[in-house]
Amino acid sequence: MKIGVMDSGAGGLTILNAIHKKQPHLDLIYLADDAFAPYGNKSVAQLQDRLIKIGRFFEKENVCAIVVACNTATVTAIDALRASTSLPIIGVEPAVKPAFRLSKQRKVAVLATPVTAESERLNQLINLWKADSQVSIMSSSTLAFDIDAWPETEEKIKLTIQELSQEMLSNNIDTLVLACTHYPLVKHFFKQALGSECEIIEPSEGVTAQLIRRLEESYPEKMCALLESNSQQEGKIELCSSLGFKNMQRLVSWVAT
Ligand code: DGN
Repeated sequence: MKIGVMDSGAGGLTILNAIHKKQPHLDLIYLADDAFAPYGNKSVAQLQDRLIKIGRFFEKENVCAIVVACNTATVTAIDALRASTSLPIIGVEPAVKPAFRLSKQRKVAVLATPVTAESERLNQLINLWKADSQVSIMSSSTLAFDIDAWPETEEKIKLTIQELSQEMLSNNIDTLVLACTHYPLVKHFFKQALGSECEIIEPSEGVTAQLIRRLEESYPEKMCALLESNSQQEGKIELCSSLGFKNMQRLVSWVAT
């Protein structure tokens, strides 16, 4: 069984790694749409059009399901993708519900790309779960792009994280939601800047669990066969980039780390 996983760049590899860890027999094909990155400052119409094209690419690759491993694409364009294909589509949404449950001080920050930060969906989720908590919605227009350009941009990444963290600390937050799949790749810098007391929440395990549930619903026989097979053979991981593999070395280094 082959699953398509996409993001604008390297961020969705955090989700791909979690899927592979949990269900190593699945074949995975990853598309880094770096020719169109960053997604965080594109219009909704552009993102919808792009995601539909990516859906067609995955259909040609005969995938069983598509994981939109990108918060920005999920909050803006997942409905358009769902309307264009009959494949199961799993998205990634800002994990605000567990954050509000975990926060002892009831002070939470959500860090995302500008598009996600301003989205109606994020605001709906916050209003649904925040109760009496205070929430700081913060965004960076450069961080995801700089993470794609790592390691050359490491100092810039650290500086951006320090600045964002200072603002979070001055708001006394004790829980941070990483609402862009790129950010867990630099979670250690957030930990350093915010201190070990601060909880940092990212969505890879939740998305993986949701994918497996959807596969069991949509392909019960295939999933049974997959789980029952004692085969030691691991699924294939194929990496594609819309920039024609220009950045593949860097992307490859993120896989299974
Ligand atoms: N990884 C994408 C997300 O989760 O929103 C980043 C989008 C971008 O290209 N900035």
